[in-house]
Amino acid sequence: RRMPATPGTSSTMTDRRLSNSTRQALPASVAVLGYDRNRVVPGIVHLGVGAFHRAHQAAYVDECLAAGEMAWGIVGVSLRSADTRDALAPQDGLYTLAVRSSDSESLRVVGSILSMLVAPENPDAVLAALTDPGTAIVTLTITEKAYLRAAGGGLDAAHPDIVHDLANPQMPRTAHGFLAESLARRRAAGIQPFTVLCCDNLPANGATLHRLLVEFAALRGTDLARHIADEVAFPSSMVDRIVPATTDADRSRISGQLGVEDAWPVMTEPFCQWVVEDDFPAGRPAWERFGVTMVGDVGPFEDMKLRLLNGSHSAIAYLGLLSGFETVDRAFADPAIRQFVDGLWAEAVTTLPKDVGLDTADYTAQLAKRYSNTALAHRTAQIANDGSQKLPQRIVASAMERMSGGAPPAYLMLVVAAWIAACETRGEALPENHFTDPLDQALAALDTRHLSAGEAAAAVFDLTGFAKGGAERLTLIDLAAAHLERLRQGGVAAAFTALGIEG
Ligand code: CS2
Repeated sequence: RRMPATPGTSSTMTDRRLSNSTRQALPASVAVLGYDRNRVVPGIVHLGVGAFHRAHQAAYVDECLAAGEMAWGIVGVSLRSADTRDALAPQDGLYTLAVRSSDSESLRVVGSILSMLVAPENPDAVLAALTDPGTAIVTLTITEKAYLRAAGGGLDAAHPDIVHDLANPQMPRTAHGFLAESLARRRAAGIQPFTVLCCDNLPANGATLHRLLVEFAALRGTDLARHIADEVAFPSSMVDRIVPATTDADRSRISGQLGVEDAWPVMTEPFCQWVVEDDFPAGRPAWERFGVTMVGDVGPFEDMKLRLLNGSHSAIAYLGLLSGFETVDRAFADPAIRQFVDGLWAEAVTTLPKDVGLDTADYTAQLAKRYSNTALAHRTAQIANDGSQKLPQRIVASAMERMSGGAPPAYLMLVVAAWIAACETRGEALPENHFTDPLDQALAALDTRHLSAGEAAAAVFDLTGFAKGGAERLTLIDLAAAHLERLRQGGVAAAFTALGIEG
């Protein structure tokens, strides 16, 4: 029976938590896929059990389990904080996935996460799960910055966590350390390697992680590096679903609808896509039966998604923040920003491969609808995080390709300038930590030097490694500097006017 979501019921509600036992008695409007969770066996270890994983891979696996493929339960690992485990452990790993469109919301309780580990509390348990012969796949959503790439793309071997993990292989902190050590243990014990399935928004994400891990392993010894290079599969994948951070209002609304408390439901949109390279020597679920597209080469899909979706997302985030818009749908409803995004897409589309069947017109039309979803309230500040890690593959790569084809990337470079300007605005028009970046210390130090737009753009390109070694670098810096100067002088309106966009 549904309980009314009135404040008076909240204390009774918190006595009762979403769990295996209360799962049976949820209102009929809440979907629960029918399978016996006691019969599910773990087969996947997932690193980075954030909201994105719970709205995406875990939902696909939930369908596999419901279809009777019971060997693919998920052991969730948090590499940093205990908060997800603390919320989900009292709920037997269950949580609600709320699929929201502008005029409706549907709820489903997902059961594919069987247990959760917090790496800093118990690295041994994580290594044991990874080394378990039943673990056939390790999936990752650890965000761009956790790959610890140096400016220029190689492994940041001087990063303190990498230094730590090389000195303490039995007590790793990084994904690199956990993967390398568990692959070494499996090899020593004669257990087949697991397949590593990267699900982060990096270009050629599988190959990129493979390269970084081989670099890391080489610092431990050539033997392990060779084993990982030759015998471990790293299929690439393109993942797509917009997942805004859960708010307290979401928590209480969902708990009200369930009639029991869910401490951490996940909000998402109806759209969901997963394109995966089919290279799983240790086996995989029959994902193609549940909407996953299995392909030989995911590259074109990845580039389309990174450059059209994520690129425009970052544009909307920084231009939106500079214009005072708190959410994507509000920023995108602004006619000038909308016109800018169309121009950005037009530039980026020319950098995508022509002959592989990508329907970019349909894709951008769909994006426009997704961005207009008013129920998501996807915060511009959320997307603005970690720009130094995101812009290389979202914006700078297409700008370089466009320039080498002889066309100026004017719209693309405004995104870089808007990022720099938004960083400069923190502590003034925007709160100090309105969004964060691993390079914040160095960025703040630049800020105190009161550099000209040209100097600031050049310093930021140096710091981030944007276009490092590229013939286009100096021209890109000039373009970004000119935009930055206009943003500093006359705000977004001035920068738009120079592109011929009128508000
Ligand atoms: C967003 C992505 O936060 C961000 O940087 O651009 O998380 C985006 O919502 C997803 O990649 C969509 O699939």
